[in-house]
Amino acid sequence: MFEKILIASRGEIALRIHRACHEMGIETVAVHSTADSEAMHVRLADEAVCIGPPNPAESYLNMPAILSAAEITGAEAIHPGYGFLSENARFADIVAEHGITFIGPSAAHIRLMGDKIAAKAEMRRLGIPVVPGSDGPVTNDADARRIADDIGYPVLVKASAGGGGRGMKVATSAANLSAALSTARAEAAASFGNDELYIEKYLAKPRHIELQVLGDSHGDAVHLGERECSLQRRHQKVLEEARSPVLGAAERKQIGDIVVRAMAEFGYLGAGTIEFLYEDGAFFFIEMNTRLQVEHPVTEAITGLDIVREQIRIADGQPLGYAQKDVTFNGHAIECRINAEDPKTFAPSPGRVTDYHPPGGLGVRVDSGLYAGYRVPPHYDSLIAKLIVHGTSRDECLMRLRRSLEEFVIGGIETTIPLHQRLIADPEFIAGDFHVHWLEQAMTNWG
Ligand code: MV4
Repeated sequence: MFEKILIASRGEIALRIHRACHEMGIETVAVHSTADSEAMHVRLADEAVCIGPPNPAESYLNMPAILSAAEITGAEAIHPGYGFLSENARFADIVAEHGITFIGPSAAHIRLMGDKIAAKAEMRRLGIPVVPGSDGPVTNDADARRIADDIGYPVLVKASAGGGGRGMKVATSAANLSAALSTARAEAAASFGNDELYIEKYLAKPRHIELQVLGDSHGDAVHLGERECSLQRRHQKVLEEARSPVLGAAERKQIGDIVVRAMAEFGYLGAGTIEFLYEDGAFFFIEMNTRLQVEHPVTEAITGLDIVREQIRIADGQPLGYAQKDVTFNGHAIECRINAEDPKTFAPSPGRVTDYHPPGGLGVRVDSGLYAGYRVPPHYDSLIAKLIVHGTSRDECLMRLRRSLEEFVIGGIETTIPLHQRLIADPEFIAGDFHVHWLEQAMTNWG
């Protein structure tokens, strides 16, 4: 097993990775920007190396600085967390070239899944259901017209280098298809330096349901069930739960079996997430994330597995050591993402945290690097804490969330705690009756 791991990330996830390492008897190296010298992930790490100024391009994305930090400290592996370099295939390649283990899948698999057209083609080949659409890039209006006529309007034009909702355009009829294509192509060229596009049938009110998978270097794979991630605002998840309130046992088993077979054949290494749109009882693959995700704790709560420990064990070459039948699901879990933002306008609210009192008690987990006196820097993502509750049922989780949000004190800055309090009081949310556009619509009704 590794004796020392460098954590190439910041904030709550750097802390999360540090905790898994220390439970395993592994020393940690934190890297940080000058804006994060006082951060909890830096304070707790066994060693810390400052790698640059606040601007992420010069610090958390600075490959030479991170590799130098690994070499100077003798770290044998690098965990990239999420964001930053976590899905950068070139970084995974360069880490390996330096004789250091990248804690994640192969660079080839990261590269393949970053190309949304190639990812879809591969998943289709592996037997995973995909959204009907072009089976490759769309290069001209005439081809687009034929494909759209074939699958039926509305259609969605997406960028092959996109993902996460960037650069998508809906065409409701042949009359606005070519405009959608040219707008999407120009935006894709400008945003990604790659203007390749593809077309899909537009699903009007889908849910976002994703499956957590693990694959080892011995050819075995398991899934850890699904997460319901439909509650989003501007393509940012707000609240996630495991499992989805709408799936039945038979369809759950069907999609799980398909995904596990596919991942074993694919030879996927480490933790990954297969994202689906779910509408009218059917799953449609959209993208695969080749990293640890923000919402992984809800899966940990219901399976009892430490996903970061599993990532480290797998990267060390160890077998999973359990089969699908050994993965059991216990109760329900919900995560609220708490951001340093105005809960009404969503304007960022960095600054000094004057008071900090996280909730506790049965079934409550808080992943956060906050402490009283900490200054939330203005340079990074506004996620400052994740509140995760676990209970025997969804109703029990809602009860527990209500009292935990009430107990949570974060003074000195604005946070999205009031948004969560409003959300969990909404009758449609309570009934599990929502889709990916529901939250933005509901918020306009709340006023
Ligand atoms: C779609 C879709 C409807 N139909 N694809 C947005 C993020 C990206 N990962 C995929 N997205 C969507 N793809 C088809 N064919 C609707 C969305 C979408 C969405 C998906 C998941 C979660 C939130 C969303 C919000 C708006 C649109």
